[in-house]
Amino acid sequence: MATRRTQVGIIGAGPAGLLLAQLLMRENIDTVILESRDRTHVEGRIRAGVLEQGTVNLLGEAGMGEEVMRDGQVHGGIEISLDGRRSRIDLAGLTGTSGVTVYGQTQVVRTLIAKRLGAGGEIVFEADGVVPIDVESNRPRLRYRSGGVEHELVCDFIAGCDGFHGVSRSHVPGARVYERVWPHAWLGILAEAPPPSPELIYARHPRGFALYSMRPPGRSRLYLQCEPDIDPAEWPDGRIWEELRRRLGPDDAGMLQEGPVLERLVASMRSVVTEPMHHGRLFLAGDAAHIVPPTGAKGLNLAASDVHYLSRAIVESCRGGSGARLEAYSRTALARVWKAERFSWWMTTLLHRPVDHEGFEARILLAELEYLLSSPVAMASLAENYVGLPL
Ligand code: FAS
Ligand code: PHB
Repeated sequence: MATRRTQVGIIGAGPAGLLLAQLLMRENIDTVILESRDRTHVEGRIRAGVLEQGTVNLLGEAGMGEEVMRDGQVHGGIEISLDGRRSRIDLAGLTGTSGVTVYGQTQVVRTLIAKRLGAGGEIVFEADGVVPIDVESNRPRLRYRSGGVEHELVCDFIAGCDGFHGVSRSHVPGARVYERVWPHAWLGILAEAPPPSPELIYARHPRGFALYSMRPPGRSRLYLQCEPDIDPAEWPDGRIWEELRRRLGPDDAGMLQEGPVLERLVASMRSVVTEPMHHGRLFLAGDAAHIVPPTGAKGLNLAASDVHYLSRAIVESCRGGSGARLEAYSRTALARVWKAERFSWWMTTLLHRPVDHEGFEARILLAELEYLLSSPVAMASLAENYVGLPL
């Protein structure tokens, strides 16, 4: 067994693990990332696309501010289409911020990997069978196999950044898991075609929800609400484009330009929160601890806010501080997580076609949406949650 030491062992090279490693490395804290997949797979995932200002600031602290400034698109508003009638939510004007930045998660991951490796940081790709050991001691360890050799990494702290299907959450004994599985899914495509509008359109339509987003420069990221168990083979490109047109409504359907479909995915929707987010010297961050339906564009941003709190807590502790921030990490992170869970639940409930789409609740949701689009106060509440609550 090959044994060595580091200060912080990080499980997972997704946005949470990479961002944490980068922030700690800039504070001269030694880290090792153990990632189960290969680099090509990790860099090939197409996921989130909207960054809160707090996330942009953190990426700046992590040394990739120039890339986000250069390639990101600042959006001062979003549009909500109610049965084909579009209304703009003036995110910037209602919150006094610049709004949000459209910048793909794929670019975040690729850039952070390149910066880490370029600065001599270590990522062990294809690390098999990673398992945290003795997390209740002050020398927690990570065991894993790499290149057919058993390894042991002795750490001061372990960060579980291994996503919803990772190993970390199961090492928080007695954790309470709050969960809601939604009766919807999203069929998403990435298309070589300009988006129908320069800003995102969230469409509520009797046929179902649709989202018209983008990936600079000049590509569309488009989603349709669908049944959780759809067979993608029954959704050829032509059918997807036709449905996207219909959910924009007759006045706006002509705005949609078709193009080659480069990527498709079906994303199930669930809301999950694990409490607490730590045990001993194991700390969970990102999807390892919580999941949101993507409607509110919070998943990646919550990973970033966890890392904001965890990185500062680890730095304080490594500098001989009291450890108070580490003690408070779970409570501090969860306070923000639950507010984002609520917002994601509200946006999803409001905009998706409910199972009982002709009952009392369906009419209430329609009334709420009509109220939202007629009330500057209600729009301001949506805006401050969408751009991101304070860290
Ligand atoms: P991640 O899941 O990104 O990263 C975890 C990493 O850990 C992965 O690289 C994984 O390979 C690795 N890992 C897992 N188990 C391991 C083990 N045992 N040992 C070592 N490594 C292990 N969010 C949005 O805001 N907007 C969106 O549109 C959106 N779309 C999404 C679409 C899909 C299909 C999915 C699954 C998620 C989507 N999300 C979206 C949420 C997503 O962006 C997450 O919030 C974000 O990836 C969270 O980052 P991490 O916490 O780093 O987890
Ligand atoms: C995306 O561009 O992928 C995206 C944007 C906003 C969302 C979800 C996904 O709410």
